[in-house]
Amino acid sequence: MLASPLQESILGKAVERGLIEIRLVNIREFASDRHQTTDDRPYGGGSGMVMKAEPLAGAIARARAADPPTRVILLSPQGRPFSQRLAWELSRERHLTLVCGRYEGVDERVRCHCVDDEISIGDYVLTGGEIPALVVVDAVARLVPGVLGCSESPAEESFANALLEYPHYTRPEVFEGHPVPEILLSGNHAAVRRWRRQQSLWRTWQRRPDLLKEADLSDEDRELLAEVVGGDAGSGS
Ligand code: 4GX
Repeated sequence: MLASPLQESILGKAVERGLIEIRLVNIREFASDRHQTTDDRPYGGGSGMVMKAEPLAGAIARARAADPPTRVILLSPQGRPFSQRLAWELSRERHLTLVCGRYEGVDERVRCHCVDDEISIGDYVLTGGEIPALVVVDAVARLVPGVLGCSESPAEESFANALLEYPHYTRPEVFEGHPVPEILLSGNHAAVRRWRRQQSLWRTWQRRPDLLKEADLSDEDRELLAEVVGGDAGSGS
């Protein structure tokens, strides 16, 4: 579930080039019984299984010893919402340890005493923490210097000014009867910049007014938005 996606594409290349290092730990190695049991029935009864404390704690202790200092993060729907801001924060850590739970969750004592942080990738329920961990690895790795080419640098997308992207087009000029906006063919770079900014503002206003409230818009931004939405530009409603 983890090894194969981590070998692909930009992430795989970053690993090959030694820009990031990713190690997988199988918690079964830290189980003490013959069947390598990592889950058990919940105290107090009820359905579902709970991940046992000892194997998880053992695996986390190994990670802390191998890579000091490391920030140990549990992926779970109860965690802090993951965001670009948090991705930037994590990209500045020397080491991260991402703990993937299954079943109904992990023994509460692991959460309280072995983990530094708890992160959720969104308000939906998955079958395990592996895909959330991949999401975090992907979002953080692309912020590590050198992982992206310099032409696709993440520097501008910091978050203070987080608007949605403007629409992108490439050849052909007409696709199934739909032409590319004329302004993009005009060669007028100032006008293209203005149009793109306006599209970003408009899209964000239409689709994510919550983001627009956080963005610090310039006077020119407000004018650009007012041109397409009328008088209430920047009100976020
Ligand atoms: N964003 N899941 C974790 C099991 C679990 C539950 C509680 C630890 C504590 C999820 C998400 C997510 C499903 C991963 C339940 N482990 N994780 N798993 N959304 O839905 O991060």
